[in-house]
Amino acid sequence: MRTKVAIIGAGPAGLLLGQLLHAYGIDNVIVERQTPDYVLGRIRAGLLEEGTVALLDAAGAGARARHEGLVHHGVELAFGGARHRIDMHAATGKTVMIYGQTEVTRDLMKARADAGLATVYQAADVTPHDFGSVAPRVSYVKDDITHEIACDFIAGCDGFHGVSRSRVPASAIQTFERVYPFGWLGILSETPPVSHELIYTNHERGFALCTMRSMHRSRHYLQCPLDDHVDQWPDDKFWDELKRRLDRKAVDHLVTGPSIEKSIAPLRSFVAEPMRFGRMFLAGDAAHIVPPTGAKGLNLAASDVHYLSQALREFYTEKSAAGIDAYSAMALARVWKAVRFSWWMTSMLHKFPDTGEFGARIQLAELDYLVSSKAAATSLSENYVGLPF
Ligand code: RFL
Ligand code: PHB
Repeated sequence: MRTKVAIIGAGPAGLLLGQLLHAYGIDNVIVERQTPDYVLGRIRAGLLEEGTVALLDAAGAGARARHEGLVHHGVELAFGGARHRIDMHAATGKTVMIYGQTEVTRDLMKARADAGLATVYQAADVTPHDFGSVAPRVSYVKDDITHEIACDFIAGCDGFHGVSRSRVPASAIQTFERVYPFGWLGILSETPPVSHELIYTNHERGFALCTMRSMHRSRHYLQCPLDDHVDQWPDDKFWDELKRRLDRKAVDHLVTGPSIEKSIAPLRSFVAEPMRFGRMFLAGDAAHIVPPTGAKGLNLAASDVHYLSQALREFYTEKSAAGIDAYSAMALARVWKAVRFSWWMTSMLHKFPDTGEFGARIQLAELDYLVSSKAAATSLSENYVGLPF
């Protein structure tokens, strides 16, 4: 098989890239290790920046998000038992949208199927080859037969544990990492949200977040020890602990119910530099990870894909390599700002085992400053709604 761009991974990054390239007339093939249902079964991001929704439109997959997504103008911060609203729209003129990653992926998969584009699911041993040359290839095994895709470029959109980054020689890549000493326990339930906007809570027992997927489906998170297992968290225990961390008004409005999904995610900041290795590019979680506190992971995957799709369009339609040469630096400049924001939100809102009472007081001072200073609230808002790209 031969194509212009071989894309490894059918998560949001790979699927969005495939659609944008298709819109520019650049043919592409996606190879994915899992089944479509497995990809759709992962409950992850819930919050989209305006720029991400605009990219879904450009990919021909934005209609349902525009119709069903919940547009939020503000966000709430709770600390010291009280809740404070940050009006992001007043500060920036922008909003964010609640629309789950599962639905983003479903819409992109459908647009791809409707366009009749090739996607190989359940591909084993996917391997990028010869990306240092002008004739790279991707091999994979399907139904015990080895296949090969000859291409001009490889896009490694295969997530943090993917194969693309791991095939880069150690001497060609530099990584930066911070692992946080706690995780997020998340549950999804068929219950109405506590409030019409998100509530991020700093509490002496640990962080809590009330978010949602729709007006009848809630997503809640609790900071938990890294070595906890979901079996240690029956639903009743989860709701009891959440009630202990939320403010009075939130507890009064909390509707509990059986969980329909429960998982624990570790928190990590990670960046790989550069994001281009000859004719292979990394995009999304394959190149960087942020803790979910700033809701930036999926949105960063989208902005990487925007830069990469523009670069490839330039390469094919204008016969210019300027875009692909600039891709890594452009993407990384935005990545590092989101890494900083996510690290800062995480540092301000979680209970850290090693910083003691001093650290807790500093957090409260920072939160108090945020909700009483227009400049500070504007800075948070600008980052939360997403820096321009
Ligand atoms: P993905 O989604 O991991 O997709 C990668 C795909 O590649 C496939 N793959 C392979 N395919 C072939 N061969 C191999 N060797 C392969 N190895 C892997 C995988 O099966 C998969 O299908 O990466 P992508 O596309 O870069 O997308 C990134 C996002 O998924 C991620 O950044 C977000 O989910 C992060 N995130 C959030 N981001 C936001 O923008 N807003 C949020 O509100 C938000 N909340 C979250 C989050 C992540 C969370 N967790 C669980 C880490 C909340 C949580 C709890
Ligand atoms: C979510 O809805 O899952 C979500 C929202 C905001 C975050 C993290 C996760 O910061």
